Amino acid sequence: LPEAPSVRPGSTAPNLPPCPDSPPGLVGRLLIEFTSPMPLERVQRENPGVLLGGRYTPPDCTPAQTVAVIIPFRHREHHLRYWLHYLHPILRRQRLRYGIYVINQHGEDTFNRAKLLNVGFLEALKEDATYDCFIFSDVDLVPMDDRNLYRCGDQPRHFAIAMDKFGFRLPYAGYFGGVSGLSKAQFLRINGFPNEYWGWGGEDDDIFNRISLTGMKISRPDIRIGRYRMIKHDRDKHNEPNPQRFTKIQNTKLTMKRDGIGSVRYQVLEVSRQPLFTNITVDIGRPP
Ligand code: UDH
Repeated sequence: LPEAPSVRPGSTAPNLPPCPDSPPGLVGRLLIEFTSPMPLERVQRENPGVLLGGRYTPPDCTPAQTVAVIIPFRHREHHLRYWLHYLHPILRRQRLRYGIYVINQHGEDTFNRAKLLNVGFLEALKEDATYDCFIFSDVDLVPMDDRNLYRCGDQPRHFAIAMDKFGFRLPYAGYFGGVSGLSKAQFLRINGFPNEYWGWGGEDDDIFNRISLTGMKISRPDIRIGRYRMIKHDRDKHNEPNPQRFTKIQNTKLTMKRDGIGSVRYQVLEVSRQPLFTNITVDIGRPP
């Protein structure tokens, strides 16, 4: 008798064709609003194909990449519900194999977005070593067009290029904030993200510098497609603008060698697989 083919749990059945480069069934421009209430039970009901922990694999084709979506997080449950409501159907239509990781900063010390993203990279790979593309997304940003494909390419990608709050333009040419994507190899090449930006601002410019300094170029979608709505919010507590950010971004060339994915220290307090995402609560310490 021929041996039964072995299939990794959660992976695609063998013999499915590769997923197409341009997925059929995309709808283009989307209506995005944040006014109707969005209970998690509703979002769960709308997404029966999503597996525990927020994992999804297309049923009809074999994707080229496995995408980990990493969200830096603290006290934004209300935003997360809208994000999940809009993003799961979009990512499904894009025929991605993906998992959603919410990296929740424990405690009330100063927020550190980039360090949380480093933790997300390492912890997602611990869950599934096949992740080869990492999309880093703020919890309050929803794409207005599903042709903005959440995939990695031969250069680091900036997705959130036309946000409503900036008048649907880049605020400056080197802007790399909001939503970005790097392959595993690209991420390692820049030694990941900086761990030493506490509070708001600068970390995205440091990442931009790392990419430029290693000779890579940022790829962006068409300005008509890279549109985003941001959920309006007040400034969070314990994420005040970091006054050191202007001098720090002058020094990326020196700091990126010692500060990055190779030097990140943290302690995972809880990993919990929810129906629509995996929550990882982490102690990342506090500013020196
Ligand atoms: N984040 C949290 N919790 C926090 C702080 C930040 O989850 O307490 C995450 C979240 O994913 C957020 C991202 O980090 O989307 C970026 O932080 P941010 O939304 O504060 O940054 P942004 O530049 O806003 O979007 C700055 C403050 C705007 C105040 C506007 C007042 N009208």
